[in-house]
Amino acid sequence: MSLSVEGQTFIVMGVANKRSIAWGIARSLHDAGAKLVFTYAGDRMEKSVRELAESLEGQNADYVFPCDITNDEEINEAFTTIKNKVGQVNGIAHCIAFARKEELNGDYISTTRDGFLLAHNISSYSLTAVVKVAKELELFTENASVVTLTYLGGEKVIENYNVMGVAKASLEASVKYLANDMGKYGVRVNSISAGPIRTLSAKGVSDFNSILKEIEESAPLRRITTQEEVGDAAVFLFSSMARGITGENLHVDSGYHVKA
Ligand code: N5H
Repeated sequence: MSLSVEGQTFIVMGVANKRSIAWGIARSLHDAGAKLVFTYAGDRMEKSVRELAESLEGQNADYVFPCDITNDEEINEAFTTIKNKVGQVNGIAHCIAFARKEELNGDYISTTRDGFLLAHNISSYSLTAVVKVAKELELFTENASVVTLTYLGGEKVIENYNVMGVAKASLEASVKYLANDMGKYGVRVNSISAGPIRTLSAKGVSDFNSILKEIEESAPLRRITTQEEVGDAAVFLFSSMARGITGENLHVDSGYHVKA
């Protein structure tokens, strides 16, 4: 058994720019010798994802496909194309979330029905949709695995996280149910709960600096989580070293989750 994912193929969903955690996962997988396939949502993201894919030595920069995860047909199309062009995959990194900016501050109770459903559709159901389509198309190799991203706000109340916290709780529960469904096919499903990282997602969070400062001062490791740390943990979860791990939520957060 080894940590190696050399020669294996992974789909990375949700790269927006070079700060994305998805990009940290992509780089760690690439450094470990994996072949990557990227999916993006919306034309706005295409250029940036293509440029990033091109920057990886030896990576086929054509393996970049549109996939709007709110549309089952589009997931089907993207995964069918991937299976035809690239073959089966050893894993999928699902790094996708969205909530309306207006619903990420103030009291959770002001969440609208629309905003609630939107956040849950994109941030939680999309994982189930992706695993479902991949299974139906027999896209997974034996011993494949899926990694999604979550945040401590799914376990505890964290100010302003609001509807995203409720969506992450749903995502984390989905990881457990999907792990149970997929285990019989040899497929593992896990999440990484990353500490706060300055990504496009975090843009516009008004007190982000003070959130980071609190981590630096009080997390056991006294430092901010990096994209590289999350990427390396993802490689571990994808590798056969983690073959006994499924339905798990691995905190990569400098240990902050142990604090009261
Ligand atoms: C407690 C906090 C700070 C407050 C909450 C932040 C929640 C962020 C997550 C969501 C996914 C961000 C989001 O949807 C922003 C959009 O409303 C606006 N942005 C966009 O549309 C950009 C252009 C696109 C690319 O973004 C997305 N998501 O598609 C949490 C922080 C301490 C940690 C954190 C930032 C967690 C997290 O889940 O990302």
